[in-house]
Amino acid sequence: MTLGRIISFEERGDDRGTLVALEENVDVPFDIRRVYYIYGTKAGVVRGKHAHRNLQQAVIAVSGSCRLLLDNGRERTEVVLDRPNQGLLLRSMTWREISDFSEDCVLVVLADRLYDPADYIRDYHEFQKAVAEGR
Ligand code: T46
Repeated sequence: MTLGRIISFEERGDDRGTLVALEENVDVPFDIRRVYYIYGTKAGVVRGKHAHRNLQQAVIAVSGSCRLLLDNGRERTEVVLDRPNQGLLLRSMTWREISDFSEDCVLVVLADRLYDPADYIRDYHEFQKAVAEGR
């Protein structure tokens, strides 16, 4: 099972500045069914602390920066997101903890499914058990 993968988006820049356009199954490798964004996160806060059973997402720091701890039940890695032309692809069954939000951090998240609270695994031991059982 892979951990998060960084994808680079094409920048359509000219002398006015930069534009990035994201199309489903072109720039991100899935159907985009939902978009949400996170901003104004207070200092010291850790968001996430869950995994998804089925959801795939691409997380983009369109402003500022934050750190993601990723864990697939066997290995862990940390990724800093700080570029608006890069996205972090998060596959299902990846535990994530998001921290070190800069004051100006705006995270845009593209998701391949509608919001479903039942898709969340919020207990780390339950997550480990699900990985071990191949669920
Ligand atoms: C993830 C990380 C990166 C909704 O009503 N609809 C939605 O689509 C979402 C994502 C959330 N909500 C509600 C549920 C909570 O009442 O918004 C509130 C905050 O959500 P949550 O505590 O899940 O936020 P984070 O930042 O811990 O996690 C979110 C996503 O839920 C999650 O899928 O990967 O951002």
